[in-house]
Amino acid sequence: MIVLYVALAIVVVLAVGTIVWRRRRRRVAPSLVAPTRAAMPDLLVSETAPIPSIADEFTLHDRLASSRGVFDRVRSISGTGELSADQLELVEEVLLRSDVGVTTTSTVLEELRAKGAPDGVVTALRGILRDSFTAERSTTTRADAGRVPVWLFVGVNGVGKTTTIGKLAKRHHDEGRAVMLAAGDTFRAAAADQLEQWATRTGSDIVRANEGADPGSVVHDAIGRASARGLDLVLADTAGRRANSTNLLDELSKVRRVADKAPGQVVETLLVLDATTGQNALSQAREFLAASGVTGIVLTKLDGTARGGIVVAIERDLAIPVKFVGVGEGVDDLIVFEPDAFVDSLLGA
Ligand SMILES: Nc1nc2c(ncn2[C@@H]2O[C@H](COP(=O)(O)OP(=O)(O)OP(=O)(O)O)[C@@H](O)[C@H]2O)c(=O)[nH]1
Ligand SMILES: [Mg+2]
Repeated sequence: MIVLYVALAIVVVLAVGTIVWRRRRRRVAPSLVAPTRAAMPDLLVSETAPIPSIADEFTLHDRLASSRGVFDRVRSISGTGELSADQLELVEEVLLRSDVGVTTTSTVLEELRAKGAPDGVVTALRGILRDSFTAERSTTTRADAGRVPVWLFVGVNGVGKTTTIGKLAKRHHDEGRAVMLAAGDTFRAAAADQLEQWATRTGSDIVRANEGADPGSVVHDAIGRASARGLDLVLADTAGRRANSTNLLDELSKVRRVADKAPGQVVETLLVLDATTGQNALSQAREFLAASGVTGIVLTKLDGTARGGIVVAIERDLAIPVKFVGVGEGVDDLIVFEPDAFVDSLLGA
């Protein structure tokens, strides 16, 4: 009997032991199996914003279609000789609508009244507008011996500074220059990302820093590296906003001073203005002109506005040459400003 009990106890102990051992094994087992993972995405980094495609061939006529449309009514005036009061009024209305501005419009009307229109109103107006562009508008990529030429871009936020730098980087690259981009807009991280996309796209070098870094240091660093590598030109981006406009202008002056110290030399300071803002662009310009040695204006977004006459107002009122105009978002949508071609696009047949 005792033997039977002992045998039974042994069986029970063995059975319980087996169950416990199996449970433990089950609990440990999962770590031996490779964890299942989510499938890896094909693209680890996606672009934050699409890069505009290279534009198809375009004509200035097409791109300035809205501004050109405003002048349709002038084109419809027939006859030669002295202008009637109605005709002068119509010309005045059209000039104001295209944002030539009050002062410039009255000067143009005075000239029209005085000269008349021996070959028709369109020809007379075309002549007066063409003659109003007298500034020297060449740009330079030359600096003193041993210095690196720097083009500095300034302007309020959203006007098109970074896009213009991208377009110009492509242009310089195509002309055989090795370009360095300086991401001097450290106000927000996305600004440097945007410039980096343009650097990749245009085969340019870039120096960038973290958000909040000192813009002067970034530009200084970019110039140092450009000099060490023997590059031909630095295009320096700047922020379009700060807590207030005084801070912004102070910061730009600082960046300018740094960029103009050897081995750098600022050879162009380009104020970027958005044509769609019309006369507002003029008041912005006055603030910037007072603070920084602007050598030329880039007028962007002329493709999207009927206010093309602002070009005339800018040159007459500010006496600063418009050097480039933006006529679209694509990398090739920037043209060297040529007054005759511009006026002909507005007023030509
Ligand atoms: N239609 C048109 N759009 C333009 C032109 N130039 C720039 N843009 C657009 O304007 C917007 C603002 O351009 P950005 O280059 O980012 O302007 P930004 O001055 O650098 O702006 P911040 O960095 O905020 O100071 C973008 O959507 C550009 O694609 C142009 O000539 N025509
Ligand atoms: Mg920008």
